[in-house]
Amino acid sequence: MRRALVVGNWKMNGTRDSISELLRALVPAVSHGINGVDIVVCPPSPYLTVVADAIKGCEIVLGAQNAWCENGGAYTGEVAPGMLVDCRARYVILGHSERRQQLAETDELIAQKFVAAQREGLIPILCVGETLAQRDDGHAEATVSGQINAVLTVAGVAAFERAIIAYEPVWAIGTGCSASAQEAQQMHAFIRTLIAGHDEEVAGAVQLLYGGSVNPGNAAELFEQADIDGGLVGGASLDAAAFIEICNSVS
Ligand code: G2H
Repeated sequence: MRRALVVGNWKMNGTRDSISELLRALVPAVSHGINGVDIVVCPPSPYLTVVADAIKGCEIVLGAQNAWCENGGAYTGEVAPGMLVDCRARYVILGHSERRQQLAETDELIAQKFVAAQREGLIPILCVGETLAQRDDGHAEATVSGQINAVLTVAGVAAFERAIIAYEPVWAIGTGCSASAQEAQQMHAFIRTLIAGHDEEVAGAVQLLYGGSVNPGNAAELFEQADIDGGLVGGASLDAAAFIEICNSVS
């Protein structure tokens, strides 16, 4: 039985004040958990310890939005996975399409980051997903399998015993236009089958999240799909009431 997981990706938003206000609403509502749903929040790196202090003793777990593929050295501006652990993060988002597109992160770099993150004890949340052009050209599954295979090649299937995969169709991110529950389920089933081709037990256990304009209105239908174990939530995670409602949507 896979546990449900909802991850808030705050992206590059917030100030100390706005984050404190968000957590003042979130922490009391979630302090004893919600229906057995695991809840993770991923603030921008400068606020990791602020958030770690604020969620101490409650059921929310800390995640980060990115990490570098080495654990230290002359990499100006980068953040080492060990630093994230030091800031009490347990998860790290890797391969988000915003980084793939805006910073030209390749499948190969993301695979190296995945390995480095796990080496330091972090649980990677590997983001995959196709653009609209790739979907329209009939290449959605080939794109997603290429992104996952790059990690499988370097890390091996057993690495997915300690990792999450988030399917985020690029055309649904921040657009307000989510994939339909059926479209999302279809790709999640494809991903699970892809992993099963390497190891059925790992495939049955790996948590698969959907991301892309998840909101309180569409979360329940998405989360009740057989292969969708929760969500990676961007915009709606900045609103405490909406995020709590999304967490409560897990059946
Ligand atoms: C996809 C998602 C969170 P949003 O990027 O990773 O953001 O929910 O705003 O589409």
